[in-house]
Amino acid sequence: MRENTGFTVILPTLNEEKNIGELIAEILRLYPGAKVIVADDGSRDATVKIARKGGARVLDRKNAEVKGITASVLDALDKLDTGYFIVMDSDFQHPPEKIGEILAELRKGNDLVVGWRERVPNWGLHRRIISIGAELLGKKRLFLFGNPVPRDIMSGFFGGRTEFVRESVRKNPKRFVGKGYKVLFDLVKGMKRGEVKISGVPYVFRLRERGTSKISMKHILFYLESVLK
Ligand SMILES: Nc1nc2c(ncn2[C@@H]2O[C@H](COP(=O)(O)OP(=O)(O)O)[C@@H](O)[C@H]2O)c(=O)[nH]1
Ligand SMILES: [Mg+2]
Repeated sequence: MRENTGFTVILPTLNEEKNIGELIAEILRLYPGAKVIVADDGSRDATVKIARKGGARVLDRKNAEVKGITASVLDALDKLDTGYFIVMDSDFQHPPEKIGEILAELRKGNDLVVGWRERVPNWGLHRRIISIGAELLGKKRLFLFGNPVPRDIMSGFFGGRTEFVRESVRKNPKRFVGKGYKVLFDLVKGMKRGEVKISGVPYVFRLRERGTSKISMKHILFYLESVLK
């Protein structure tokens, strides 16, 4: 049987009514054959309605036991039916034009393709220090445990070969912090260096123009929990 080379874009959402409609339209304009799953954690705005109208399949997770970006992405991964998938934010901080490059890398035979941020916005000193510290800590952990160490372990923009990633999740259920937001990091913790084909695609991390960030200090604690898991 020919491998299914179709792909699904997974979009975790929480109150993204200002972005989601336009983002889905842009994805479908650039990649008419794409499937889109919106994994929504109980938005109180019109996100779900707009997503459905735009042609996405919506996982309405308002009653989910564990809410969070990681839990949402795993839920979508479990339910999609394409050979490949791409995870990205729903606020245009990840450029949809780069989906094609990630996909091309997957189709070359890579199991995981990480979108790495070649430039980040002009964050304040505070956020920069936290970000650099968190990255060093996470990379050290991956290295010591024999995991692959991709260039940008904190990226929320990546793609995978569905079968491979599902299997990796199945074998390592305890590595995940569902409430957390670094799902890529959790995934990589379940992989062995040398046994996974990983490549990367650079992208410019844009500033959020509409809607607000939901990330708070508590997510740093979820990340630290994840480093120890
Ligand atoms: N399903 C789900 N999505 C979330 C949650 N928190 C944030 N998101 C979405 O995840 C993406 C990244 O979140 P954002 O708040 O922009 O984080 P930031 O880019 O680090 O500031 C966006 O698409 C959000 O709508 C959550 O708890 N559940
Ligand atoms: Mg964002």
